[in-house]
Amino acid sequence: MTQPTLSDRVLAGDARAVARAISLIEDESPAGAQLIQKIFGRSGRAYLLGVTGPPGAGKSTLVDRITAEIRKTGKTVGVIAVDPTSPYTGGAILGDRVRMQAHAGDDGVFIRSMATRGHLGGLARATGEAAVVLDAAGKDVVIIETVGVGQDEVDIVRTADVSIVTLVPGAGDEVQALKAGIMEIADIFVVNKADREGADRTVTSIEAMLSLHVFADGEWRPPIMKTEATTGRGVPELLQMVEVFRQHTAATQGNRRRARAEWRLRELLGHRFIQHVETNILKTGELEEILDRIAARETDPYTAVDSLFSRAVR
Ligand SMILES: Nc1nc2c(ncn2[C@@H]2O[C@H](COP(=O)(O)OP(=O)(O)O)[C@@H](O)[C@H]2O)c(=O)[nH]1
Ligand SMILES: [Mg+2]
Repeated sequence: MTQPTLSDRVLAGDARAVARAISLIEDESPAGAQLIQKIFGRSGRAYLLGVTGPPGAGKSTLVDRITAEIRKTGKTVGVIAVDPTSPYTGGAILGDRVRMQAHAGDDGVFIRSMATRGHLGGLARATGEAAVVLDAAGKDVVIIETVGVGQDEVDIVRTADVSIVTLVPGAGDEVQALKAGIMEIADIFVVNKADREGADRTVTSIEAMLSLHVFADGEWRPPIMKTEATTGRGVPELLQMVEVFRQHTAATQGNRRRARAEWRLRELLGHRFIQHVETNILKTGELEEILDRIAARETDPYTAVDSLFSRAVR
C-alpha cells in the first residue's frame, strides 16, 4: 500500500499533518500551494468566526472561552491567532501556551498562532489558507483572532462568516472603536472586561454610533454583548447571538463567502504579479536603481510601474 499523502492526512483530520500543512503555507512553499489546490474542494463546511479588536482587549481569553463553550456541544474547533505584536511582546505567545494547556489532550481543538513573516499581505493570505486547512480537516468552527490595526487584518475578519469586534471599557471609547475602520465590520460588538468600571458607558457610546446609521428593514443591527472573558460570564449569550446571526444571514451567507473568494483572488493575483515582476522581469539591482531614480525625482512611480507593467505582460 502506498503512504498516505499530506493532503490525505489533512483530510483525515490528522493534527500533525495539519500543523505541517500550515507551516508549508507560512513558508510560502510551493508544496503549500499544491496542498491548497488538492484540499480546497473539501473545504467550505466550517463556520468561520472572526474576532478582532485592540491589543489587550481580551480577545485570546475570549476565544479560549468560546472554544470551551463550543466544545460542550461536541463540535470541533480550530483557532488561528494572528497577532503581529506577539513576537515582540511575548503576550500572545504566552497566552497561546496557556490555552494549549487548557485544551491539551483534546483532539477536537487545534490552536495555532501565525508568525509574522514578510509583509502583512502575506500573513493575511497565510491566515486564509490556514483556515482552509482546518476547514478541510473537519473542524466545525474555525476562529480567527486578529488585532484590529491593519487593513489586511480587517479584511481577514470582515470576510469571516461572522465578525465580532471586541472593545473594552475605558477612556477614548469612540476613538478606539473608530480606529482602523473596525466599527463598520462588526456583526456583533463585545464589550469585554465588563467587570470593569465604565462598561455601560462603552455600550452607550457604541449605541450612539449605531444610531447614526439608518438600518434598512430586515437589515441586521449589530447587537452589543457584555462579556467577562476571565470568568466566562456572558460567553454562552454571545454564542447564542452568533447562532441568531447565523440564522438571520443563512440566505445571504453565499455573498459573504463570495466576498472572501474575491478578496483572496485579488490578493493572490497581486502577489503573483509582483512575484513575477521580481523574479522574471527585474534584473539584478534594477529595483534599487528605479527606487533611487524615484527618490531623486528623475522619474515618478507611475512611469516606473507603466514601464515594468508593459514588460511584464508582453
Ligand atoms: N478584568 C478583566 N481582565 C480580562 C478580561 N478578559 C481578559 N482580561 C485580561 O486582559 C489581558 C489581555 O488579555 P488577552 O486575551 O491576551 O488580550 P488580547 O491581546 O486581546 O488577545 C490579560 O491579562 C487577561 O487576563 C476580563 O473580562 N476582565
Ligand atoms: Mg491575543
